[in-house]
Amino acid sequence: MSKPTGGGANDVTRFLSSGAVPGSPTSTSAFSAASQADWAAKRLVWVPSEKQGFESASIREERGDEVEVELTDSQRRLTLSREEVQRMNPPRFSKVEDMADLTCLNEASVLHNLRERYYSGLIYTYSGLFCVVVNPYKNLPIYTESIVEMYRGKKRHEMPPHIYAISEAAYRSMLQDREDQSILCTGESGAGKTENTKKVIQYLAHVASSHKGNQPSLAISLKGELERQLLQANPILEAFGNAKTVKNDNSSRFGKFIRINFDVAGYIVGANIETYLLEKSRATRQAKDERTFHVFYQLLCGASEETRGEQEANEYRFLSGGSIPVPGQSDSENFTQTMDSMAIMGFNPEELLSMLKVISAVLQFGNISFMKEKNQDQASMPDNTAAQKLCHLLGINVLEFTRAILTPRIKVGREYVQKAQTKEQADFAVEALAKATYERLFRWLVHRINRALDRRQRQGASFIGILDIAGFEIFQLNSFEQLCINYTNEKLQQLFNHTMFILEQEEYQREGIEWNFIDFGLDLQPCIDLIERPAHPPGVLALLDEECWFPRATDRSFVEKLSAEQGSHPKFFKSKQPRGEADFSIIHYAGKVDYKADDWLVKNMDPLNDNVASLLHQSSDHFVSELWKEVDRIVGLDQVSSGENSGPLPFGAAGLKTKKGMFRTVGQLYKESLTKLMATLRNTNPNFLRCIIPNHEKRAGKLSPHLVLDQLRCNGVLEGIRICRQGFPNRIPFQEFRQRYEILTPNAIPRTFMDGKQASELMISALELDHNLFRVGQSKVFFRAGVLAHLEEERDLKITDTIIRFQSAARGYL
Ligand code: AD9
Ligand code: MG
Repeated sequence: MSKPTGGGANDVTRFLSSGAVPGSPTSTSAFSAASQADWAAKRLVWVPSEKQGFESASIREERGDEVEVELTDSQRRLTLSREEVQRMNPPRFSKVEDMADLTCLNEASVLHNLRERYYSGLIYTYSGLFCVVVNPYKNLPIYTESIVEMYRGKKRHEMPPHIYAISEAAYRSMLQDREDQSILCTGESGAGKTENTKKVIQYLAHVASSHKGNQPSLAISLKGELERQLLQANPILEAFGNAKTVKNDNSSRFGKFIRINFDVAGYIVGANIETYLLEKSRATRQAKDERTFHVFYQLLCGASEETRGEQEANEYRFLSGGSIPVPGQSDSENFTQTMDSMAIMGFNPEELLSMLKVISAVLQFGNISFMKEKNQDQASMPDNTAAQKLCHLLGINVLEFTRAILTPRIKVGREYVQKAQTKEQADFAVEALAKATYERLFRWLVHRINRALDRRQRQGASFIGILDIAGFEIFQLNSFEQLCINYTNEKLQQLFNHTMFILEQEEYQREGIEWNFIDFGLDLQPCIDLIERPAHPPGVLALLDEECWFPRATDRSFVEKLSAEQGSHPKFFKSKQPRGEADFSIIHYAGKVDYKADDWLVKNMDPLNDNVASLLHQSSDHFVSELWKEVDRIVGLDQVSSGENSGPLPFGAAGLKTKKGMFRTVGQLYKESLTKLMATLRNTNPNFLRCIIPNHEKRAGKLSPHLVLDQLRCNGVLEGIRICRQGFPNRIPFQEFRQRYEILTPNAIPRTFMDGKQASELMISALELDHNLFRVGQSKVFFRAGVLAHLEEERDLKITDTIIRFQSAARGYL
């Protein structure tokens, strides 16, 4: 939704770099000799602070496990345990572009570095394999085409951190190594995943377009049709799949993987989009202050009365908030843009009209109301105005529709009987139909976009895939949707850990260093098993499936079965809290998550009135019948018995076995698509982008420290650092090591020429460092975290000492 503003390259470079040559920690910092001396003299550290996350203090006294510190701001003295005190990095590491270079690798330093950079408008920072981006909540002039040109053809370390640098690195290594690439954006809602995804596509469409003018500024206007269509895919998907939530005015309510295919010469030849878990329930219900998908309001505000009908937003029950405006957005202008985007994508006018009719139909479903017949349980429909409108829009017969809703044919044993429905059952059926209609429309839309973008006649040689999917979610109580998203993140984190393991291992091997690196990906396997294991014992998803097919099963019986099967699993906790609170908890890598199992059976089965589904399948409207052509995967009403709990649910056994073979539950389908995604990602070179939301007020220039720390914990950045610390994270080329620290070992190296490795080895032995603290490789010295800070301290003392001696010697001459 945000548009890049213009701006010349000169005035924008301050938003990209902290001012010095990028690449090395020494050069990135704009520190002064005075601050360096101050750091060494005061023995500065970070101590926990409620307001700021951590605040600066200096060590006054160390007594065993306790440390007495003096806070820098207030001069207040505190006694803390040693673990609470985190070492501060020497000032030369200030605003460092890659936090893996920090010598004191701890939470406080990571937060401090991100904060310092953020307040200087530097929103991108590397952390080893990760790139971290903090949402600026304002348009920075860093996404212009001249900036794209600046990043083009440059190596990662040659330019300041940026999503363009990641895109460029992915693009170059795809071309050079012929290896498929992926860019994985995760983060909580509002953190900037979708904005960054769009920037990757913008970058690639620019640098990899086969239709270009000579002047870079003309590139956009001269883009080929395919690139123009690719750029339109997002606005279309956003109209149908995004909505205003309390967290984000343009929140994606689905996950997506966009795969851009390139030919051997590096030109874009096609693209394909895969989507995950559309939050279809939003089509019928929204929380307070939230909206349904944008396209509904666009239709109501932007379309002609003839197209949209004469009803207003507040006359639809499924738009619970009526017409809620989005600040800075015009639904009617956006309607025109969506229609324009679809036209560029090649949608024809009939398709557009058909889609709009289906959207209207979703709204009409909500206006059908049922009454309870007097003295009976049975539902009736006294006024069929809405049903008539609906059936007209969907090309089905209103009498058949009404019958299918109120008295559907249901299989009992071997016979079909007509069974009157209660008001609750009829309401449930209508809502489920509305959601399914919208979901099918969305699926059709994605399919249609893919048809436009997937040019199979020009086979791609390799691809770059961009994943935009919600990060870890830990609410107070979490449901089935959170389980799916957390399960996904568990797998993605495993991929990250494993990638890091492989790369580190390779670096150590290249440098001839002996070190048994631990594959921390294995740490995540128990939790993944707990969720996805099919049997011996079955995991959460398999047990949920099993329970869905079980006679008279309920959400409660599922929880009991799960506790019985997995009660002793180290990552599983049966809740001891009274009912009403969590049912069970899972220890994910990001923390303990409390799950509540209400409605999991329904969510997993997603039952639908198959009588109506058949009517829709046979609709006189070709578009509608096309949407409903797959009806065999539907769990019909015959699988829903009125069990011991009345109402449309829970599930029963009647007739289940017959359909079990072909029906797949929501959990199964999700697991399958995740398995496919992971297989794709495993065959790519992954690039990880962690998006961070700085505050929950959508405000520019405000960073809430605890909110950021929580996200760093959840998104694996801190975990990555913990893993880093197991090895030798700080690496210095021999020459730089000698230049900076020879002052500490004045007589160790002979004046004659000596090669870098030998000189470094001599210096190290003169420094009398414990062997466990370092390794000497083929081109660099590797250090454990913190060792460099110690060398810096020594170096400062030496320099100060030299200066004092020089000054007193000088005085002697006066
Ligand atoms: V959600 O899980 O889909 O709810 P996202 O996708 O992580 O979420 P999104 O990209 O939509 O968040 O960003 C939220 C809002 O933050 C955008 O609408 C912009 O107003 C703002 N934003 C995010 N990133 C940037 C940026 N790099 N520059 C300017 C930004 N504004
Ligand atoms: Mg998004």
